[in-house]
Amino acid sequence: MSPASQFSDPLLGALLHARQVVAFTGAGISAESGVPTFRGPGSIWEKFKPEELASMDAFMRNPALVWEWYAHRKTIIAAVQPNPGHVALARMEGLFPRFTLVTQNIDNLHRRAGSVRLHELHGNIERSYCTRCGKICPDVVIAERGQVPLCPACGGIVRPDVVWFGEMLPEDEWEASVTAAEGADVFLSIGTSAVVYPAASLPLMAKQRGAFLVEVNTEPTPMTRSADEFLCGPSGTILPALYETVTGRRAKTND
Ligand code: BV8
Repeated sequence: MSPASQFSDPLLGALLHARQVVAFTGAGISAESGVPTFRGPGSIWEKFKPEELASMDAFMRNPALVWEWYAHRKTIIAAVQPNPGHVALARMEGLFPRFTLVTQNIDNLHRRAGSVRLHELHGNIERSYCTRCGKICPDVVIAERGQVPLCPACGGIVRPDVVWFGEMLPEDEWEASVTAAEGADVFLSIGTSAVVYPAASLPLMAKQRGAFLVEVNTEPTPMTRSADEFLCGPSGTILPALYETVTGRRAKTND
C-alpha cells in the first residue's frame, strides 16, 4: 500500500491547511526503540504498581528501590536510539507554520531525534535534583544496587527530575501545552493509552476547540471513539509515511 493511499482526504486536507499542529506522545512512540511501555505485556509496571514506584511516598519509604527502578530504565534508554517515529516528528517542525510536540515520556528520545519545540509534561530521566536544596544534579550514576545519590552541595537525597503521581506538572510546560492544544487545527495523539491526567485531557481539550483529532496507536484506547481519524499501526511506520505524504502533496501544489 503506497503511503498516500493509507490516509483519508479529510485527514490530508486538515493537515495541508493546518496553521497549528500539535503532536502528543506517550510511551508507545518509544516502544519500537526498545523502551518498554507502562501497560500491556512486558511492560514496566507488569511487576510493580505505579504507586509503589512513581510517587513521593514510595521514594521517601524506599529511595533505594525507586532509584534501582530508574537506574534500570536509564540503562535501557542509554542503549537505544530514537526510531523513525521520533525522527518524523522532529522533521514536522519544519512542515507546518506552527508545530508543537508535547510528551509524557521522560526518555529524552524526542530531543535526541532533534525535536526542539518540545514540552516535557512529566520531566526527564536525564535530569535529577536535590530534595533538600533543589540543586540540579546532572548525570547521576547509580553504581550499585541500594545506592541513593546524595547532593554534592548539601548532602540531601537526590531524586529524578520526573513528575510522580500526586505531584503537580511543571506549570510552564503545562500552560504552554494547554495553549497549544486549544489553538491546534490538527492534534495528533500518538502511542498513549490516555489514562493519566491531566495530560490525557489535552486531546479532548483540542477537539472541543475545533481541532481535527487523530489517534495513532496499535490498538484502540478510551479516546478512539472521540477521534476524527484512528490510524491503527506502529507510529514508527505511520508517522514517516504521513510526513512523506504531506511533503509530496505540498510539492505537487507548489508545482
Ligand atoms: C496530578 C513520569 C494534580 C514518571 C508519569 C482518578 C481519576 C483521574 C485522575 C486521577 C485519579 N487519581 C489520581 C489521579 C491523578 C493521577 C492520574 O491520572 N492517575 C491515573 C493512573 C488514574 N495523575 C497525577 O497524579 C498527575 N498529577 O494529577 O497532580 C494534583 C497534585 C497534587 C494535588 C492536587 C492535584 C501526575 C501524573 C504523572 C505520573 N508520572 N510518568 C515515570 O515515567 O517514571 S505517568 C506515566 O504513565 C507516563 O508519563 C504516562 O503519562 C503514563 C503512561 O501512559 P502512556 O505513555 O500512555 O503509556 P502506556 O504504556 O499506558 O500506553 C502506551 C500506548 O502505546 C498503548 O496504548 C499502546 O497500545 C501504544 N503502543 C504500543 N506500541 C506502539 C503503540 N502505539 C503506536 N506505535 C507503537 N509501536
